[in-house]
Amino acid sequence: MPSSKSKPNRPNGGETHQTAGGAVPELTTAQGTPVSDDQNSLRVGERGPTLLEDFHLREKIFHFDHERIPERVVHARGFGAHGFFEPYESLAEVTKADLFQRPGEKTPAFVRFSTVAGNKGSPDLARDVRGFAVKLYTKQGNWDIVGNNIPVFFIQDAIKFPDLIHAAKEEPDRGFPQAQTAHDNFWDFISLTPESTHMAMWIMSDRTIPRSLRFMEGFGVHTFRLVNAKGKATFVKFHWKPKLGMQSVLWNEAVKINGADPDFHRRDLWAAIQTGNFPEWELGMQLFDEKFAERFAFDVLDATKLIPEEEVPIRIVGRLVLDRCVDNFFAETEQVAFCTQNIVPGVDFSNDPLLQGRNFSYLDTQLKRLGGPNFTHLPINAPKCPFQTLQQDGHMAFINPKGRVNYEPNSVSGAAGGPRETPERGFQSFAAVETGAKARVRSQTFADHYSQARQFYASQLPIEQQHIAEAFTFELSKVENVEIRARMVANLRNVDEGLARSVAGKLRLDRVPKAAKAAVEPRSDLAPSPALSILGNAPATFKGRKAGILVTDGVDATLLARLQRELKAEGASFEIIAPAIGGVKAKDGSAIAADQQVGGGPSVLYDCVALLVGDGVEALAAEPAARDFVSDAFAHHKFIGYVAAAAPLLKRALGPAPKDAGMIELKAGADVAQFRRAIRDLRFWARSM
Ligand code: HDE
Repeated sequence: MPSSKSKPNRPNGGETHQTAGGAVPELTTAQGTPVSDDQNSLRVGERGPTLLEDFHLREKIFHFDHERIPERVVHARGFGAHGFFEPYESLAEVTKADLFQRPGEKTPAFVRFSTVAGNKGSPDLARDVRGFAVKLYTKQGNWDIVGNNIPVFFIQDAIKFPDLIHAAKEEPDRGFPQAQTAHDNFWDFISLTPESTHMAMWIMSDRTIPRSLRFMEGFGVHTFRLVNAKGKATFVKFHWKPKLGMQSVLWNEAVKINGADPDFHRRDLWAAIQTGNFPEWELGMQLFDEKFAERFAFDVLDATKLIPEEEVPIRIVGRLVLDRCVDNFFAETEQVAFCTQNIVPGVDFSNDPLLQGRNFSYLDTQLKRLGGPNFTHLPINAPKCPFQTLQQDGHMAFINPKGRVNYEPNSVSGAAGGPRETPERGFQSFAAVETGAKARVRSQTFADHYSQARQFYASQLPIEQQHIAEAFTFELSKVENVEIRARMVANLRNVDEGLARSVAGKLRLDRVPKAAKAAVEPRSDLAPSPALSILGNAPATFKGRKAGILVTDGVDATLLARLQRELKAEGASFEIIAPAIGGVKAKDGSAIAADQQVGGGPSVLYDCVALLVGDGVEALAAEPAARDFVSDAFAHHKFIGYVAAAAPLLKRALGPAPKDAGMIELKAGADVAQFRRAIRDLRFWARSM
């Protein structure tokens, strides 16, 4: 009988990967039993049935069968990284929160960015709100700021959240569309929910198609409280400001990025951290008191409203740096459990009805998702400060009390008596005085649904306003029911007549519908808030951005080296795109390695492009992917550096020489320096105007 260990019995033709003793770890079962053969299940004879007693096979398949946990009902697709927060100054006068007491002291942090609507496998560039959830492992417990990249929200009361999400997600009968709001149910709900109009303006703006997670703002959204050692409370809104500035892509680019690299955002964050370009945000606080809250035009408890920075300036108090990727995606990014109720002494809630509802939802959802009450024991969720509770048992309890006493009060003295409450240090709720009749009501102070939507639109630059109109047109054109399209335009008439008419025209509505009836007459006296524009606050640097350099055989290696030096000096990265992944041969005979083959490296993946082509250009110009590389870069307002030899490619991609100041001929080193200066504008917007 042939031995089951005989070489031909191995699937890869006899090659073995067995431990030769020494450093290589031995494969075992989960019980620690060494495994002799991981290639063949145990069977009777060579062609006979598999034996039930094959415990290794059964254990392996059993575990595989249970590898998945339920994905998050919202924010399923996310990407996380570790880092730290450090305050610039002591904030003792406004909060006793331990992490804000000592300037420069680092608090470990974990951040998870996400999209909202799509499932775990949906593409990164869906037009969607981005989650910006920060877990701060402070010395007095974990504090989670579970925010978004948009400072307002769709709804005012948590009771509407399931409806909002049902409407946004795939439609229940057909199970599509995935990860997009461009469908009937979403706009049906939004058009019938005037309080969402402000948020609708934000999601139709370029905020929902960020170029990188590193180039996004973050917001705590709700009004919270900070409480100092004397018990004095100050209202606060939290902001995260990206050090590299904000930047978004164009919708046409987003659509193409989703095809070219559905992991565009996670790859970008991973690459930045792995190469030591640690993304950084500053924490800003808008601090205000009850008096301001009373005189402010809107209710500070209404999450569909923001407080303009021009009205309450943002005080920058510290920085958040992400400097370490996860070791294991599942253990960290998937199992991390954010809960809005995780706060620490010195921070407190407000009565925002959305926040109050969230405080129930997050703990509740983790129970389902992580399978039991002990998810707090997982390393990613456990506090990094000492913690001791009298909680015990339950699924997967691996932090278990020792000793006899598991209750309190008890009469056992000293440490054996277990943990005790600490009235001085322990969390105390701010002693807000609350009165009122029990009722299901919406405060009249929440009733103005349009004024801030109008203010947001007025705060955008013309090109940004154009993008908003185009986004509404795109989304509403996917809506099949004409009445829904018209109802949304009726809402937009309360925001901006020009916008409403433009969208109505692009949708070819029979007539512009009457403006929706507003609960409160929209105000037109709110001054624009320049801080709300992305392009108006452009960073004027190419740092952290990426160039795509298209080369062929015959490339000028000196010019290429100069361009690479300039990009590095700018703090940017680049990739070489060539007709074949094996690279090209430069004019001087040297070999140039490629990062991408032209079909796999479209220009939508880069912030600017350079066409450093040589003899091989004619053959390259015959390739559709190469022509798209150029025509897309042009259409997406990117700066294009090129050498004279690129003429045939430019001609086939763009037609007869449409030269503009965004296209820079690179003849010598000085031109490369000029190109470097130009690309700091990120896009050559003048091309479209
Ligand atoms: Fe969430 N949200 N949310 N949300 N949310 C969840 O919790 C919920 C809201 C946000 O990376 C869930 O662990 C309700 C606003 C982020 O793990 C769930 C309401 C803001 C994340 C939940 C809101 C957010 C979530 C799903 C209305 C910005 C991802 C999985 C009252 C300030 C966190 C989970 C991560 C996740 C409920 C509204 C941000 C179901 C009921 C407003 C960033 O508990």
